[in-house]
Amino acid sequence: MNAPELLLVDDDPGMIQVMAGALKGMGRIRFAMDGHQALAKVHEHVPDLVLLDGDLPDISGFEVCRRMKADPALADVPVIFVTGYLEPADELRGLEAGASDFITKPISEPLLVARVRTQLRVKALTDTLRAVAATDGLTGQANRRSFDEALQREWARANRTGQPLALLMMDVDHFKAYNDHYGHPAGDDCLRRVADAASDSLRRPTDVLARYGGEEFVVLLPNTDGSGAEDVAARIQSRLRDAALPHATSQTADHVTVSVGIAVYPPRSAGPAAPGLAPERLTQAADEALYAAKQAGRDRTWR
Ligand code: GH3
Ligand code: MG
Ligand code: MG
Ligand code: MG
Repeated sequence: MNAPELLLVDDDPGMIQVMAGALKGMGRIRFAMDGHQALAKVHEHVPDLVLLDGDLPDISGFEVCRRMKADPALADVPVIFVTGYLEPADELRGLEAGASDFITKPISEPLLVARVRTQLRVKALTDTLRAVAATDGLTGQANRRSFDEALQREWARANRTGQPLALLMMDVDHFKAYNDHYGHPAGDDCLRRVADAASDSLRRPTDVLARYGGEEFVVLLPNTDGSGAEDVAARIQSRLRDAALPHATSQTADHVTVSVGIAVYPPRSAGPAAPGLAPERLTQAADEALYAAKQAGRDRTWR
């Protein structure tokens, strides 16, 4: 695991120095001296913990905390208030703004270290939980749940930007026969190899490969039209041909092959904006194309 990153926010340079000294060795330390600088830094690079002064020269720490918690990309980052506010009402205000903990100045260094350690442990667990919830255990690729999220997100983006969004749906040919012949563990291994072949065929960091179910995978390709998606499908099929994973009981070839269906949003018939269409329609269209690829003889792409 990478060293955690701590952002210290205080308009008093002496205070930053004291905290940085106390927390040395617990992670990489950055600092900000007002509220806007703090918000700029958390957006530029998401930290693992923020130590936040309540009283800042521009916007208050409470406001910084509220804005962070309202942003899904930052909501998991624990915030500890380190402030001169002493009243229970102030502590309540901090907690209501979304803070995880509240320390009053002057600080006790061992107490600061202990509380930081606790929040970093919580953050590491949250990160693990998020990653596990988004990942398919067998192949290590994204799972159905993160694909559904990516589809909603990219669909909205395509509507905003007018850029096409392509979806490729892929299914292993005669995979039941593969399991029957080689056994289920070998089948699992085969699925990992197919996932690797697909993953190695993607060229943009924004492309999303996910295991959709059993022996079915999807690839979501933002800013990609039908011919771009066909290129990706051709690369996957060519890698599988090169890998030549033996499949003695396939009725299509002597190695493992896949069939691929492609759908693009907006569809050719609909013009640039196609309001009224739902993202599920894209999945359905790709599934129909996949079915056509199977009907046409498998080991091929249909669009
Ligand atoms: P087609 O060419 O029409 O796709 O035929 P097929 O045999 O691949 O299709 P079918 O849907 O009948 O079979 C899919 C098989 O995939 C059946 C199921 O046992 C297997 N399968 C699904 N998930 C897993 C898995 O996680 N591991 C293994 N080893 N097999 C799986
Ligand atoms: Mg201050
Ligand atoms: Mg299937
Ligand atoms: Mg199949």
